Amino acid sequence: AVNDSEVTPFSVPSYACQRRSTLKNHNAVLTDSLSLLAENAELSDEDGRGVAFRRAAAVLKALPSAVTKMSQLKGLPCLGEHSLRVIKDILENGASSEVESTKESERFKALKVLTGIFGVGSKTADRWIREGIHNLQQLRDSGQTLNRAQQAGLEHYDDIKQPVSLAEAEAIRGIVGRAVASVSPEAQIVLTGGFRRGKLTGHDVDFLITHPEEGSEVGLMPKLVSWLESQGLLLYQKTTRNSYLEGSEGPGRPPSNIDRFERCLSIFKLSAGQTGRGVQSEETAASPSAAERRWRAVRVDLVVSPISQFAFALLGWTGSKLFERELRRWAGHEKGMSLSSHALYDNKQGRYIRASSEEEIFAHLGLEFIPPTERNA
Ligand code: DCP
Ligand code: MG
Repeated sequence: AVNDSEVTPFSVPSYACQRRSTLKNHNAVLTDSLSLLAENAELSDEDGRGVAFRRAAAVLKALPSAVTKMSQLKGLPCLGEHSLRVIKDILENGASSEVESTKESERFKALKVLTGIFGVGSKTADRWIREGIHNLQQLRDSGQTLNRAQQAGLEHYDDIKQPVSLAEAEAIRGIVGRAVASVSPEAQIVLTGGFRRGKLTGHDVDFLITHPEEGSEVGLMPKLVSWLESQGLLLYQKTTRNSYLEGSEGPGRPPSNIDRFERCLSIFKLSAGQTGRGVQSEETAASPSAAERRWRAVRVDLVVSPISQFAFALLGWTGSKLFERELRRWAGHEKGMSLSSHALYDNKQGRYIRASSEEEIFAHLGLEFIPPTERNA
């Protein structure tokens, strides 16, 4: 028998942006449990705890094989007392009592259902729960005032909670690509988010659009949205204006991480014929109304970026969310720089650093280049 002192501990660098995280995960039981606790913390507005669990899960995802003994975790970064307790519980008892009780709690279930409505965040869900609303029927019966996004979210709830397939994402890329070509022939479009990282499903489809000539991207979004609307392709859309101006935050102040792109949050009406496979998800087909209507609702995010910011936007919108967070933490803590989806700012030198590719940004940050498929932290 191998005793503990003979078990080789794993070794992992401490920032997720220093690691290659593919979709392969040898510790899914552990990481699913930690992710659930992260989700519960985030839904309870405890972001600090949420990030701690996300970081711990990401370290386990990066390991080359399954963890079987606590001693293998010695010296690994980001594994706090709480995460270690959960891991120990699972290794010893097959499950974590905290995870099981969280999963079964009425509050967690209600938060999941309510925040599953497009346009509903944790604060709104929490308020509704305190008013006794725990599910969609109670919400419909309550007479609560819903904004336009929430109305659309409630109406298309079943479709939106169905994962989007790669085939559907590609069909939408084709549609948006034709729309972009017809309003601005030179403009370029890229699929970002999880699909760019090689995922086969997603909760939405994310696109980044730019124009090779700086300034020619101005006005593109309204034209694109009008075109899509004229074709009856949008069930809902809300466009937010671009108010980003380099250095606009005042002298010596680093730019904030808040995204101020021209961004369109939308719900697409995707026809069965457009995917070539029909509206194929089983749950959708099981619902008669869905089977009869021959289309499904899909969440689509569109972002327009000037070419000068394109590399930063591409890096910032490819994710994963933890990978992005860790890149910004690395930039700030290790390099004295501020990274956003618009720019990289050197705090000590008080100047912006240009880049025209993701590779250049990693190089400026002193990091080895990690391709999109290895950013699944
Ligand atoms: N993003 C971000 N901050 C936000 C929203 C998004 O940094 N407030 C970035 C990181 C995400 C990417 O944009 O990875 C796309 O956002 P999604 O929420 O769509 O995330 P994914 O595409 O990674 O996940 P999914 O496959 O579930 O759509
Ligand atoms: Mg996405």
